[in-house]
Amino acid sequence: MTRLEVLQAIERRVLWLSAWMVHAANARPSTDGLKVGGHQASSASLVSLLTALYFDALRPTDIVAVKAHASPAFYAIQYLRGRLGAADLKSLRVFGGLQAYPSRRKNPAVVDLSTGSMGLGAVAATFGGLATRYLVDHGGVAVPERFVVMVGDAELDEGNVWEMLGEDLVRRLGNVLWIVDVNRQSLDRVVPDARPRQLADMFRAGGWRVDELRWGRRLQARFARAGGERLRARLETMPIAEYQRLLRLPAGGLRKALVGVADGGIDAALDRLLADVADDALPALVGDVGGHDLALILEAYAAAGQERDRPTVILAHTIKGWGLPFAGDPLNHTMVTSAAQIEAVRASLGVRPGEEWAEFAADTPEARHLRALPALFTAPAPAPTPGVPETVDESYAEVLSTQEAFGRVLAALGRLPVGDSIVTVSADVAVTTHLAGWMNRRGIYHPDTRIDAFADVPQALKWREGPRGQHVELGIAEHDLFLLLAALGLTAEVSGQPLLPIGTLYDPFVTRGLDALYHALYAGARFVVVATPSGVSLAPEGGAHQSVITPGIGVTLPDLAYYEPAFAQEVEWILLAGLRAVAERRESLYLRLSTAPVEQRPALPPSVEQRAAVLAGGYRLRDGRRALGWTPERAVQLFATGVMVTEALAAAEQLAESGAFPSVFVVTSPDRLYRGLREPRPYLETLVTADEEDIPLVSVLDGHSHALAFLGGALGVPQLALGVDSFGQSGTRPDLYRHYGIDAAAIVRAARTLLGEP
Ligand SMILES: Cc1ncc(C[n+]2csc(CCOP(=O)(O)OP(=O)(O)O)c2C)c(N)n1
Ligand SMILES: [Mg+2]
Repeated sequence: MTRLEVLQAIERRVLWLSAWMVHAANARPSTDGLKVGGHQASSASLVSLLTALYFDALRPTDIVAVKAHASPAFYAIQYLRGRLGAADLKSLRVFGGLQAYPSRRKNPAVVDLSTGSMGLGAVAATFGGLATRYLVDHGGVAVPERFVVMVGDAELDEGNVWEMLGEDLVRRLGNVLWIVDVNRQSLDRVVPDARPRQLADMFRAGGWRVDELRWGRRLQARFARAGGERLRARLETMPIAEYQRLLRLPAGGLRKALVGVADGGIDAALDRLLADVADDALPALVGDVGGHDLALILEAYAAAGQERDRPTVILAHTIKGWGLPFAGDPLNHTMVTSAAQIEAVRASLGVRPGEEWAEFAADTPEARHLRALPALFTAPAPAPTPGVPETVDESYAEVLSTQEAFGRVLAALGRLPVGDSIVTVSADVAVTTHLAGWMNRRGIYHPDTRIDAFADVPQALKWREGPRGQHVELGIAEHDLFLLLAALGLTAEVSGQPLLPIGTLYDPFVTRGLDALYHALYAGARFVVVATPSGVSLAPEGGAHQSVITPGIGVTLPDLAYYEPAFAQEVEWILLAGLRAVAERRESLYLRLSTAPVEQRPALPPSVEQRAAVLAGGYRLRDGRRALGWTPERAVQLFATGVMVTEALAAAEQLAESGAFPSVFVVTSPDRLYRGLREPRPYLETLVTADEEDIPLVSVLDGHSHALAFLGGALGVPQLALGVDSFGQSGTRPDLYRHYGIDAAAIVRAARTLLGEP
């Protein structure tokens, strides 16, 4: 057997196993009445490209993000390569088994990078290429050396892919290879006629090397014959839907449809060109697309392997459902073979009953080929975690916003050794999120040292770009921001070289990148997001820039600790703890900050206990019980987050003057308090004492009231939850606090209502 024949035999086996695996999963007795599903057609269209990759082209230093809906074919390959057993294949979509879509956290033994939500995994993987470049430029090693990204053609409809293609740093990534499965079908439809052309144009515009595998060698040979260009023109000018229809026609009908012309006659020249092709050979000829021609695929992979200076994309035309009874059927995305259909597949692939799960016997050419292959990528053991200091020895002004405090802490970190591990990222808001001090010290990352055009002009910020820089400045694209954090936040696991990534953006635009943030966390990346400014407190900026719903997002996103500190010292403690959690791979941090100046004097003096309380989620700042004549009947608890602490303190003064006994609690993390409710002794309960059990509470934050609305229920007391429950607008801070009912007066009113006063 030639090498190509061996690969073809393996390809058939991969096709069979992927179809059979899904078939078997759907044949399992159902206990819940749900269909299992499994994407046989999407797997089949990628079988040839995957086979050529995993059984020939892939190097041990390559890492792969697989097209999510081809996971069965990918699992079949991992099985043939000895990394999964038959029992694993049988566990497809079973609880605890192989996931529907490749998940590096759930199936770490085989999956390099998670995919599933269209476009996100692919771009995160691409930024992995940038992360490697960054590591190398900072004294690390090029592991992995190359990122191979496989995607569906309709997947490229997702705008976040285009955002990535527009990113200047990407066009230089010679360590990135994309393989697009151009089967011209999405879930519902045949893709628009202009799409394949647009795809090529879009990558070219992004500076990529574009390689197209449109037709296979058999068709190309036909095209090369005298008059053969007519066949090419016919195939390439017909609407995509018409071509897809040809794939579905029975042998006899196909010739007629191909050579027929509008007036009912035939194209005689074309007919002559195909005269020596038998009816039953015609479907295979017409369906001879480049993405199933292993020899062409191998050539394309080899050429891509030579490219050093720019990314490559291979646009490979394929057939969705290739080799299966529903090949090319426009509705085949969700189809699963019937019993009769799988028998037809079995017959066509020559699989004997009882040998459905069989591997290649040891003495076969296929088995010998497998044994001779280089190993697949395995991530190196992670280097020691960067040490995060206990303190940065920074002092803070008497009036300071939490955003300014962040800038100071980060600049201070830039003077310490831990700063070497920190990399910051911003989507064009580095200066307005207070990164300037850090950037001046550590510089801006660019693979080349670049001339600072403003070097001789006095500037508050030095735009010093070079390979040692530690701030990555992206264009305005929040998906790119989070997906780059996803890549930088996974270098410990993927490259064995941990980083401490910090991304900054305006809080309202967290929702713009939310899917990407979700993906980054889902994929297991660890990073810090500093979202500032937030809330209506950036008053004159108006509603388009004021965030309302983000606190709820902070509470609900898994693996992400959400904090919103009130005082400067708290920012330092929380950021250091967050970086430590990243270093120890525990969780990511979402720090929601404000530009509102805050009087620091009311802050409690720093102490070990105070620091622990801030990190645990909150503390009592003002104790109503200290007042003479305290009685629970006239007591009220004010729970405030971030900038609202100032309002709560003012409200407490007014309430105290009128004979009430308010305590003020600072909630540094609604998230921590909420999560803590499942503990045997919730931290929230430790904040109040036994004699305060029935005291009602008012909560207030600069964001939707819902994020603190659980407090009353958790403590079993009446609550009025104040917050910003509609969209923001321009004004002064007092205007807006008054309008949205979160100022001291509103807190006083709410407290009086709870105390039963008019
Ligand atoms: C963000 C997102 N939106 C929608 C879907 C549902 N979906 C799954 S596959 C698919 C079509 C994918 O088409 P394509 O990328 O061409 O893949 P293939 O044809 O290879 O199956 C859609 C819309 C999804 N997985 N992710
Ligand atoms: Mg497709």
